[in-house]
Order: sequence, then structure tokens, then C-alpha cells
Amino acid sequence: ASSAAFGAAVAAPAAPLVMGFSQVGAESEWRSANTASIKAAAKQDGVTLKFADAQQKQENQVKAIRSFIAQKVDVIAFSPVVESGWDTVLREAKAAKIPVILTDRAVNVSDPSLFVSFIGSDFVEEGRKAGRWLLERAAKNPGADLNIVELQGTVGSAPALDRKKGFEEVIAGNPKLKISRSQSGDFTRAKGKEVMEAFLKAKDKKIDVLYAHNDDMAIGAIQAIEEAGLKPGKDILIISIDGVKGAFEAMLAGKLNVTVECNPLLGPQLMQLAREVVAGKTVAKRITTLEGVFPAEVAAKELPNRRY
Ligand code: GYE
Repeated sequence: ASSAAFGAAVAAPAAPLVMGFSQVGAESEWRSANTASIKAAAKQDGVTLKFADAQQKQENQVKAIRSFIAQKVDVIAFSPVVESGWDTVLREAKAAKIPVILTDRAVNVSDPSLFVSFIGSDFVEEGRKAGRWLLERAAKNPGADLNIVELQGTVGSAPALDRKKGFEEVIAGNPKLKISRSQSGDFTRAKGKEVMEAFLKAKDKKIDVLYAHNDDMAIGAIQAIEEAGLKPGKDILIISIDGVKGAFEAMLAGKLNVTVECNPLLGPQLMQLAREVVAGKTVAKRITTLEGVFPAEVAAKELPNRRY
């Protein structure tokens, strides 16, 4: 019988939604802002959040997802460290009838019904924006070839693959722009510094431009460049992605030339999406975030508006 059978029914309070969230790690300023946004939004929305930090290891994410399945959470959300290797565990979630939402990074699975929705940035477009900034900059001083070095994100991750692809696609429009070295700095400051040191030590060609797939690696590289006695932002142009506060500070100090925005504040949208999914509503398979580009010239004006 429905509760109406008992007269003036008081709606039973809905059981709080339980979400299992497997985070990549704490590798960057972007990631810290993303984690803070998800935790705050869960609290605000009354969502019980089971949060697991995978320390950038896929095996830890697989374990976390299996444990969420065992705990029978209402919904699983995760930011996959790499694109491949998810079929088995996602099939387990599907068999347990637990919907999966991808946040931030994409997966490469044979069966798209293994996740309900993917909410996050368009990383290929971010790479293109970085490339377009360089094309415009290069057009101002035509002539010499520009030797570019690239610090890639985590090997096999969606943002590393896509940011490389988008950038390469755009710079192909100018034969003077060539990437001579490209290596992963795993999205961290420490690795960004280490790899940049190696690039600088090679000394076979003068480095004109650094393209870093995130601000943290650029900030690490800035240190390496300074320690090598060069001026970051002047002797070497630096382009990075994320738009975290650290990047704005580096731009104000004249050490970084441009950052392409990647919004980590996905929490509120994720909670709303989770509620809709659990309520059985049909949701969009792909939800992209809107983002801008911030050259150093606007850094002072924009810094007070930055929320991460
Ligand atoms: O750009 C980087 C982080 O997946 C978009 O991961 C994210 C990337 C972000 O470590 O800073």
C-alpha cells in the first residue's frame, strides 16, 4: 500500500545518495581544486561520499571500484588515470546495476553502455588553443624556426593524448614550428623540473618554446630554466594548461606566457548528474565545460576572479 493509505502521509525522507568516487591522486593544483570541489558539493547536496585517492595508479582505482561495488553504493564516479584497461571492472559494475559516471578524463572501452555519462573538458580543444596562441605569436616575428620542447602529462591519460594531438594539429599549419623533444612529466612539478633539466642539458639546439600539458609541470620547468641561468618567459616562451593560481602568479612574475583554462570545479554538476542518473532520468552522454585562454597581459586583471 502506498503511504497515502495512512491518511496525511509525511513523505519519508529520501535515503541519502551514496557515491563512491575514485580520484586519480593529488598530483597537481588542478587535482586539489577538483577534489575540494567534489567534497564540498557532496556535503552541500547531502550526498554520502566514499572517496578514494588512487595515487595515480590504475590498479588502486580498480580496487576502489570493486570495493564500491561490494558496498553496493548507489552510483560510482571516477576520473580514470589512463584511458585503456577498464572493460572488466566496468562490466562488473554494470552486472551489479550500479551506474558509472566518468569525470574529468575519458576511457576507451568497446561498449559505451559501460558508463552513463562523461563530464569534463575538451582536451583536444585545449591543445588547439595552446597551439593557436603560439601560431599568433610566431606570426609576429616571422623568420627563424622555433624549436619546441613538450612536457607531456601522464602516459596513456586522456589529457596527455588529447592535448598533444590538438597542439600538433594546429602547429602543423606553420612549418617553422617543430617539436624536437617530448617526454612525460606525469603532471607533477617535480617531474616537470627533472625532465626540463634533461632537455636543457642536451644542449644540441637552443630551446625557444616549452609546451607543458599542465601548469604544475611548467612551474617545475621554470625552476630548471632559472637554475640553468636562463629567463623563463623570455629566453624560452612557456605555454601551459589549467589556469591555476600558481600559473597566474608565474605570469605576473613574467615567467609564464600563457595558460589555457581547464575547469576543475566539477563537483556541483557531478552531484546533480548523479541524482538524475539514480532517479532513472536520461542524461547527456557527454557534458563539456566552458573554458578560456589567459595570456600574461591579462593576468593581473584576472587573478582576483580565479576560484582555483
Ligand atoms: O590538467 C592536470 C591534472 O585530468 C584535466 O590532470 C586533468 C589534468 C590536469 O593532473 O593538472
